Amino acid sequence: MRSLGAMFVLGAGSLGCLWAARLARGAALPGGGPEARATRLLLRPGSPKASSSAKSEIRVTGVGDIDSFVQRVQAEEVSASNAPIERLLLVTKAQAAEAAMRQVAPRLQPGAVVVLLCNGALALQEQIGVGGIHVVLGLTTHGAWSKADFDVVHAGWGDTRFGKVGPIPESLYQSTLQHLETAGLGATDDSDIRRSLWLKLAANAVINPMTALSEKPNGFILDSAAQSQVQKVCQEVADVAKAMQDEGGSCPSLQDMLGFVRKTASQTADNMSSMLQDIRAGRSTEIDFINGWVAAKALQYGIEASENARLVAMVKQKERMQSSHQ
Ligand code: KPL
Repeated sequence: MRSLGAMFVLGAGSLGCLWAARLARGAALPGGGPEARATRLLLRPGSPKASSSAKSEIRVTGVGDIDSFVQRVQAEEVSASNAPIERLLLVTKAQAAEAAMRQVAPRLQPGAVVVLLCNGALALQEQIGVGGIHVVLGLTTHGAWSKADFDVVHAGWGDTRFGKVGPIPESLYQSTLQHLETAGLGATDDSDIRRSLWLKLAANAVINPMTALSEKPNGFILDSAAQSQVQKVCQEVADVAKAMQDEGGSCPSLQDMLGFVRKTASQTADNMSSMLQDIRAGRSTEIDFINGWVAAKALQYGIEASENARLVAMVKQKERMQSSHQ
């Protein structure tokens, strides 16, 4: 199997730091293969996190049984080097992904593997317009949040799965999964990743805006008063998934989506969704890549998606109010 060198992690938010720290730690373990499995954390140009492109220490604090550790990781600004990139794990916020890809594109080698592990991956896949690369889609349900730069709380243990969405040599795909597996965060090969991403999209379309608007933890969407809205949002996502079925993968039913949304909400009942965290911090949210994408696709296919469109408008209004108070 060909050795592809370092895994570059693009995005130094909570998930990016968690993956970079755990990949670097996995490589440092006996038998981890430090040379073949080096990890580099890429920071956007001008990022206040760019600490003179030196080695950064990432602190991970695990909640409950989850391990806590401090790991040194080589961090550099995207444009600080021309070193070629053959494997990239993209873990930015959805709204930052396109610009991040444009910055990194000159360093991507022909045939490089780009693994998209962002919320809204179905929407992003349509936007990431770099030719000559292989895209792998992923999803994770690990919960993480940042206390400060390079200081992450690993709040909930989850699962991570990846899947091919286009032609990619099998040995290249398998060696990428093997490398990702060394992080110990799961790396299941999902032969129907689009179906799994539709389920995750349904969970994000319900939980993220409803908790951001109510300012309640994820378990809120299990309340009986929330059920009619949960049903409407999911129905619209299921209708869009059905209309887009020809674009590949199988399509989960409304019942599958409702079941997945409720399971996710009960497993993460005490967590604050990423959208609520963004609203509280006065940051822009991923709403355009979740409910906004569902509403846009519905329009394109002539389907009703007024509840998703309404949630987009309400979250945007709240974003504006919050940022004017910061
Ligand atoms: O992915 C999430 C998020 O917050 O973005 C969920 C699944 C809702 C967990 O909080």
